[in-house]
Amino acid sequence: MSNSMDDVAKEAKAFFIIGSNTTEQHPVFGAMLRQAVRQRGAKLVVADPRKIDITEFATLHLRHRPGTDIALINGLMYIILEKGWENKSFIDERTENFDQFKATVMNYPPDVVAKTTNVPVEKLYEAAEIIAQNSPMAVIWAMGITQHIVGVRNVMDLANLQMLLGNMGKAGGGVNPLRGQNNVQGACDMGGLPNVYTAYQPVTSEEVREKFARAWGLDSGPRTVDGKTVRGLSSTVGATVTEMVPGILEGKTHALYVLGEDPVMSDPDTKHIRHCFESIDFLVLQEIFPSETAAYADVLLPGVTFAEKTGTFTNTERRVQMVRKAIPTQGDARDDWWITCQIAKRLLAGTSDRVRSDAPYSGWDYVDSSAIMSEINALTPSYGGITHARLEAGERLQWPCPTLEHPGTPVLHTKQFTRGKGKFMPIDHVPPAEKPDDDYPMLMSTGRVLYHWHGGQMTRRAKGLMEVYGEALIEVNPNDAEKMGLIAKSFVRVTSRRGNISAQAWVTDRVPPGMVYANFHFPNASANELTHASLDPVAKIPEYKIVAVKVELA
Ligand SMILES: Nc1nc2c(c(=O)[nH]1)N[C@H]1C(S)=C(S)[C@@H](COP(=O)(O)OP(=O)(O)OC[C@H]3O[C@@H](n4cnc5c(=O)[nH]c(N)nc54)[C@H](O)[C@@H]3O)O[C@H]1N2
Ligand SMILES: Nc1nc2c(c(=O)[nH]1)N[C@H]1C(S)=C(S)[C@@H](COP(=O)(O)OP(=O)(O)OC[C@H]3O[C@@H](n4cnc5c(=O)[nH]c(N)nc54)[C@H](O)[C@@H]3O)O[C@H]1N2
Ligand SMILES: [Mo]
Repeated sequence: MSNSMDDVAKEAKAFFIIGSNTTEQHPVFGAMLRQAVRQRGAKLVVADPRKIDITEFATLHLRHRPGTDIALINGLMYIILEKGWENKSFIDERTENFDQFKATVMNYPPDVVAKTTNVPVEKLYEAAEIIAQNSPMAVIWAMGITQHIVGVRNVMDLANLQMLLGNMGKAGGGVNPLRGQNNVQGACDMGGLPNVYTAYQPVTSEEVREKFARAWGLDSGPRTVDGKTVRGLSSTVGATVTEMVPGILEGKTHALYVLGEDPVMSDPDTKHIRHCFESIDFLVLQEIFPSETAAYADVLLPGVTFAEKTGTFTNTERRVQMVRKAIPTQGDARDDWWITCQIAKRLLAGTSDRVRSDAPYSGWDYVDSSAIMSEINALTPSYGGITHARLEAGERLQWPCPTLEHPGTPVLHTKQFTRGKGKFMPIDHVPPAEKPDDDYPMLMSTGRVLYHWHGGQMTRRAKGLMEVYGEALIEVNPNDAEKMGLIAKSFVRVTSRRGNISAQAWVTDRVPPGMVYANFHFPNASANELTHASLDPVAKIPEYKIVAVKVELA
C-alpha cells in the first residue's frame, strides 16, 4: 500500500473498493472500513461482480461484468474529465504524459462503457461523482484486479485514476493493494522474486551484484580462475512459479525446492500440474503438514509454524512486525531459515565458487534470526534502520526506514514519485483469455471464503471451521438454479476444458446470472481442476478469475 490502514480508515472521505472481498479476506481492515462508513459517513463505492458482504455498506455497488475493469475505470475517468473534476495542479506539477493518456480515455464514453461493463450510464455518473467529489479518496484492491491477463494494466489504470484526482502522497488517499498472506510483502521485500535482490535491487545491475558479492565473499559474475569457470552471482533474471512448474515438462526445470507452498492445490490446471510433478527429477518440500504436493516429494523437510518461530513479518502497509516463538519446536521440525542455511552450506562446499571467508556475511552461520536481520539492515537501504531491538522496544516501523534514527514512512510519494514525475499510461481494455461459448456457456470465477485458507492444510484441520464450512460449495444464481432444476443442497458438476468437479450448490444472488463462484480449499472439488494457465505477460499471474464452464445437475 502507498498508504497505511490507519490513515485510509480515518481520513479518506471516500473509498473505492474494486476486486477486493475486504470483509471476508481482510477482516481487520474490512471492519475498520465498515466503521468509517457507519460512524463518520465516509462514502463507499464497490466495484465487484458479486454481492459480497461489504456491498451491504456501500453507497453504490457497481456490478460490472468480470474482466471489464479497464473499460470501467476509463469510463469513470472520461466522466471526471468531461465534468472538469480532475486535479489540474497535481497533473501539472507531479505528472507527465497526460495528453497521450487523455486521448485513450476519450475512447471510453459512458454509452460504450455501459455496453462493455453492463453498468448503466447513470450509475457510472453517480460513481464518478462520489469518487471525484470526495477528497481524499482511497483506492483499495486485491485479486479481483490482479488475477487477470490484464492484471498489471488494471493496476496501472487505477494509478492513472489516483493521479488524475491528485490523490497520491496524501493521508486518506493512495493506491492500496491489500497483500494477501501474512508475510507476502516481506517475501517480496527480501528478494523472493526472480529479478531482484532485497528491496527490489535488480540482479541485472553490476553495481548491485558487486555489493552483494563483496558482502557474501563471492564473485559478481562468471569468471575463469586457474582454467576453471567460477559462476559467481548470476545476472540472469530467473523464472516465476507459474513458469517453473510447467518448465518441468519443457526440460527447463529439473529440480525444485518448495517452501510453504502447495502448488497442487493453488496453481492453475491441476491435472497439468500433477503431470509436471510426476515428471520432475527431484522435488524437495519444506512443509508443516503432508500437503497434496507432498505426495510428489522425494524429500520432505519439516519446517516450523508461525507459533514456533521468532522473526518478522512485513504486512500490507509495509509495517515490519515482530513475531515471537510462543511454543517449543515440535518433533523433528527445525526453523525454516536453519534448514535453508544447512542446504546452502552443503551446496557451497560442493561448488568451485570461491568464498572469501573474510567477507562479512559469507558463512551461513547465523546464530538466530536477529543476525539475519543485521545482514538485511546492512544490504537493504529501505530496511537499514529496522532492527529487532527497535521493534522489541515497541517502535512501529514502516519502510522505507533507512537509518536507526529514521521514524519510518507511513505515506509514500508525498513530494515526488520514485521515478520523479508520475507517468500517465494509456491503457486499453483487452477481453479475457477465455470467453463463454456454446460448449462452455457460463463463467466461473474463483477465490476464497472467510472460513478457509487456500489449499486448506491448516483450516481443514480446525474442527470449529469445519463445523461451519465443511465442504466446497459452488455459488449459483437462483435464475440459473431454476433453469437447471437445482434445489437446495443439490450437487452440481462444473466442467471446463481442463476437467470437472462436483460439489454442493449454494443457490444465492451473491453471483449474478451466468456466473458461478468456486474455491480451492478442498482437494476433492478444487476450482483449480478447471482453471487455465493464461498469464499476465508482465507479472505472470494466472487469470484465476475468468474461466468458461458448463454447469449441470450432478
Ligand atoms: N479467509 C481467508 N482470507 C484470506 C485468504 C484465504 O485464503 N482465506 N487468502 C489471503 C490471500 S493470499 C489473498 S491474495 C487475499 C485475496 O483477497 P481478495 O482478492 O479480496 O479475495 P478473492 O476471493 O480472491 O476475490 C476478490 C474479489 O474479486 C471479485 N472479482 C472477481 N472477478 C472480478 C473482476 O473481473 N473484477 C473485479 N473488480 N472484481 C472481481 C470477486 O467477486 C471477489 O469478491 O485474501 C487473503 N485473505
Ligand atoms: N483458483 C485460484 N487459485 C489461486 C488463487 C485464486 O484466487 N484462485 N489465489 C492465488 C493466491 S493469491 C495465492 S497467495 C496462492 C496461495 O497458494 P499456496 O501458498 O500454495 O497456498 P497455501 O495453502 O497457503 O500453502 C501454504 C503451505 O505452506 C504451509 N505452511 C504454513 N506455514 C508454514 C511455515 O511457517 N513454514 C513452512 N515451511 N510451511 C508452512 C501450509 O501447510 C500450506 O500447505 O493461491 C493462488 N491460487
Ligand atoms: Mo495471495
